[in-house]
Amino acid sequence: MSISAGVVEGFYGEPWSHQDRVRLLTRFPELGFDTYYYAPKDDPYHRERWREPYPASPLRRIHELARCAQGLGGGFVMCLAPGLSMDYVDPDERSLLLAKVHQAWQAGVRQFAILFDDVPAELSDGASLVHYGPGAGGLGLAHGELCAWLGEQFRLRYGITTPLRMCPTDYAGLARTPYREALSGTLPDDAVVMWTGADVVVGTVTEQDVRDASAAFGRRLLLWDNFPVNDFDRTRVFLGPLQGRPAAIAGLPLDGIIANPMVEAAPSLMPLATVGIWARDPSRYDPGQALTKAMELAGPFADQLRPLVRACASWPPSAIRDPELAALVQQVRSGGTDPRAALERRLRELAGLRVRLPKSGLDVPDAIAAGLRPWLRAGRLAGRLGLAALRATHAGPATAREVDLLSRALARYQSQDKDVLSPILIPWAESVLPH
Ligand code: GDL
Repeated sequence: MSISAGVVEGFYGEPWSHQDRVRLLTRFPELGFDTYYYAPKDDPYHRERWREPYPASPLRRIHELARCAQGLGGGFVMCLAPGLSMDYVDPDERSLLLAKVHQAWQAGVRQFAILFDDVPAELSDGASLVHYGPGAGGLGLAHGELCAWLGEQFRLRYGITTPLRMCPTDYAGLARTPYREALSGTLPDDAVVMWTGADVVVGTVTEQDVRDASAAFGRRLLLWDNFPVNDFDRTRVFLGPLQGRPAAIAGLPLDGIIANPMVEAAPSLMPLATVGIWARDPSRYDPGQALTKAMELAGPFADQLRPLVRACASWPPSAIRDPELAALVQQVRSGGTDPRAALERRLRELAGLRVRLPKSGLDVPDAIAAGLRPWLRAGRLAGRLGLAALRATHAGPATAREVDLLSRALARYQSQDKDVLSPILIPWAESVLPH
């Protein structure tokens, strides 16, 4: 049994370029996605300046994206995000929101969603506060009612009858809350609620999580999966496969998954591909196999990138990095000699990371490798750092020359700002260096 899969460009930071988006959309069928959600937090017209119409050139690009998605049999969903500043009951504010919808409709957009994530947790002064009341309950009522009104407008003006998709302010967690209780009082019964799991970024989503959260909202859910997003830590890339998602989706109140990618567009394609593979048949999903398949996107660079992918594959962000390498380091640090050869091999692979790119290549493999350039360098320096630490780790204190080489390798690694295995290699190096 399969489930609908999409991508939500919903991160903070530099939005993807038009070319990045087209590159993704044109591969939707091959990647197993059906819907793209336009929601870049740092597109000013999406959130901050939601009242203002799009200027001509971004509007033209939105038109092209909608046409491209529709041409491939997929959907382009324009997400509205007025929650930072809207006075929900003010008729002028509602007219402005409708004008924004109409502009997108005229540009060919046929699907909409409304997002209230990361906005103030209660209503501030204004008519809405008087109308709905204070606290999270007032906010929930306001959001549900706006959705009900908007859904009605979509039906009357454009004949859109599909259930409205919305992201609540209280989008993570499993429990009933005052916001959710209030929201479910006013939100249309058939609305679909976006939800990120037991937390904002999660290692696992269980079947019970889905049932509990759906009960808390009283609605069906769309899993907004904050994988492989890296906006909260721009020193890292997450290149591994999706893991820890439910295997048995039959009968779950879940309408689909939408993955929020990394700021680095092309490198995101590999982990995103694993989301598509999961969605095609969650019961047969194997993360290792999915990653092997996903790496085919890197074409001729796949072999060269593999050591970096391995070093940056763990998920969630708090998980131990590269558990196999971490264990080898641990054994060597506690005096083991057996694992030295295996560890040296792994570190040499990293130290040897090098990808030669054609001068002007914009196809997917080139774009993936180019997007990873800073991490390739970090990986190379991490490998050299590890090798220097390995040489200096033996019975008795390190020699002056070993100390010198290790401190230089550490300084070089730390002179760049990306993180490839830092929590494993830096403490190791520091423990070997004299204090
Ligand atoms: C969030 C934001 C999202 C951001 C992500 C990771 C949702 C619904 N909203 O809370 O925009 O990219 O965390 O930082 O997840």
